[in-house]
Amino acid sequence: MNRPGPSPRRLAAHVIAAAGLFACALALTACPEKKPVEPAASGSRHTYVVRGMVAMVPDPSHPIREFMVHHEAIPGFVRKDGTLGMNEMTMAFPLGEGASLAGIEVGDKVEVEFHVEWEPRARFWTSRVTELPEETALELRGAK
Ligand SMILES: [Cu+2]
Repeated sequence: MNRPGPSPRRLAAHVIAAAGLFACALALTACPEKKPVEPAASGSRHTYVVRGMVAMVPDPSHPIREFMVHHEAIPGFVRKDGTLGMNEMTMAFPLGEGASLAGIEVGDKVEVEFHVEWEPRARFWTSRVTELPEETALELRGAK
């Protein structure tokens, strides 16, 4: 799927907004419906695999190492306070060392492997992006 991309300035604003969104998502520590679990041990890393649809990829000439995905809910996502769950949302995923977006375009269905560490400081990065077959049925509101 080929669409004209946003201008670099708009793209940068988009990514900054997305980063803010993610910060908000991580900051949402209290949610009464979610069942609390034991807080993660200090320094522990959690790995997740989530499916979604690519909403933005950076222009190859632009130094942004982030892309955006409208991802399915992640019921097992461990928040900083140990409660569980991340809702379906569109958010930015920073690309980790060695992770590639080669061949990935806006509108593609993908599986994303990412990692979160809360201690000693919050870190979040993507290690793998794999394209899924176009006919993959995703549980996304408003998705085709
Ligand atoms: Cu999210």
